[in-house]
Amino acid sequence: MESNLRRTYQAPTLSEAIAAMRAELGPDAIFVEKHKIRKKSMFGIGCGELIEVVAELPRRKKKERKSESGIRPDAIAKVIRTAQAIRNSRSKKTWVSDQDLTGDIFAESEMFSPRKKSGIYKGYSQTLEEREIEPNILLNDPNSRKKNASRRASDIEDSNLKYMKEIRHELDIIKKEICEKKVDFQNRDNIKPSDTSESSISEINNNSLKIFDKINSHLLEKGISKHLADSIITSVSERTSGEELNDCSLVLARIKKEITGRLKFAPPMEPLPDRPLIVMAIGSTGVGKTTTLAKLGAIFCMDESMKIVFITLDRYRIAASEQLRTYSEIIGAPFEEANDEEELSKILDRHVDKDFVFIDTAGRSVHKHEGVSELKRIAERAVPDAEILLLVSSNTDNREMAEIIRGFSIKDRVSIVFTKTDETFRWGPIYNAAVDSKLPIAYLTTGQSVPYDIEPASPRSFITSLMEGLDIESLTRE
Ligand SMILES: Nc1nc2c(ncn2[C@@H]2O[C@H](COP(=O)(O)OP(=O)(O)O)[C@@H](O)[C@H]2O)c(=O)[nH]1
Ligand SMILES: [Mg+2]
Repeated sequence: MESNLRRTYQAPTLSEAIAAMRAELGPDAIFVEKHKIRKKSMFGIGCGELIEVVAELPRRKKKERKSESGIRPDAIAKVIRTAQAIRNSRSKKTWVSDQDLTGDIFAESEMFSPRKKSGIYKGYSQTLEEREIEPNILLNDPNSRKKNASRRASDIEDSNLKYMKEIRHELDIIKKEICEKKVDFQNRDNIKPSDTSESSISEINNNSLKIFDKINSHLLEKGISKHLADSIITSVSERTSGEELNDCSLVLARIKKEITGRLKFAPPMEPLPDRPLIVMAIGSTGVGKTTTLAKLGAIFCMDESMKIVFITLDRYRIAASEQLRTYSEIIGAPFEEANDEEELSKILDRHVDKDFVFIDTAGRSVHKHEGVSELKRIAERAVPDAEILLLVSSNTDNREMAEIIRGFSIKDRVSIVFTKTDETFRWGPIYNAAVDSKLPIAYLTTGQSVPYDIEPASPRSFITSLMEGLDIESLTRE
């Protein structure tokens, strides 16, 4: 180990000797010991007493020296300072200021104040004591600096080296964690729930495609228009996903709900409290107007307290008038005939005590404007409060049915009666007409038998007919 520089200074007094020492060695010189010495004068005449001081100066100056690692201590300090600033920015704020990067590490005792130890930053969290550095080395105290002058430079260097090792260790931990996080992240991207793996998703998609394809074919076969079938299937498939697509009963239930949800149903016919409920049947020739009114009249007459009257406006054919008269006689209800709206008004005045008034009309062609206009005039003037039943035969084709409904919609309060439903297997045209017209459906007639072959329209009737032949078995069959 390299020895310190030693010097002796002699002077008549101690203070003069020390002054000489300081003048040569500067303030860092350390006073080691003093002696009294006798010194002969020139030519041996007389002698005087002198004070001799021995002083030491540490040879190793820290300023320009390099550490064992070859890095200058101030460079090390800068690295430490930067690391500290980055650490502080992580734990306290999101940015690093210039001051963080340039401040004097040794002047800032705050930097060595105890910090919380946590997680991977534990290595950076040592207190002053833990780092085994004497505080007075760091606190610029001139007295302690003198005392420890011989130790300070090497202590600082050791401390810095130790701290560099900590930083390296810390960086290793961070690097390792980043690698692990990266792997986790990649793995997370690849992880899919077991039941939605790619193969099971495509299997579900294939199955659901087959199911919806079968349903579509069925609806088209029943005569439902392509645009309605598409719309029904799109709506259900959009609301059904994942495992639900494998549940045929659920899919069928949703299809049924979607089909009936587009239909409107008229409320049941009930007597009014203060006046008769007037019901007028209109529609094409031979659709079942007379028969349907006879069925309704007969049903309401089963309740003996109910009073009804039949009125016919069909004076074009004698047989037509006689048909209703016969029914009224069988039922035991009064029967009236009117040639025009004036006669009709007078007849109505005579029957204000009735619960129901059923008005039969002559069949008209929707393509003949005159006949429909006459009907409209009667409806508006003579019976403005009447419930209009538009009778449409179920075995009419799509286009004709749409034209009939459009042509006979003479008032706001029009409900549809689909007649002769027993004569058709394909309910599609009925469904299309009902949905497209947006009119409420009142009754369905199911045969010629009076009064039995009639029923209030209901979702069940439509589903029974439209879904016939479409069940879970047919959907799962290959
Ligand atoms: N199959 C079947 N025939 C019916 C139905 N309703 C009426 N009819 C028949 O259709 C024919 C014409 O009926 P009708 O009441 O005279 O029709 P209108 O000209 O509109 O009055 C008659 O033979 C009825 O028996 C029904 O729901 N089903
Ligand atoms: Mg008739």
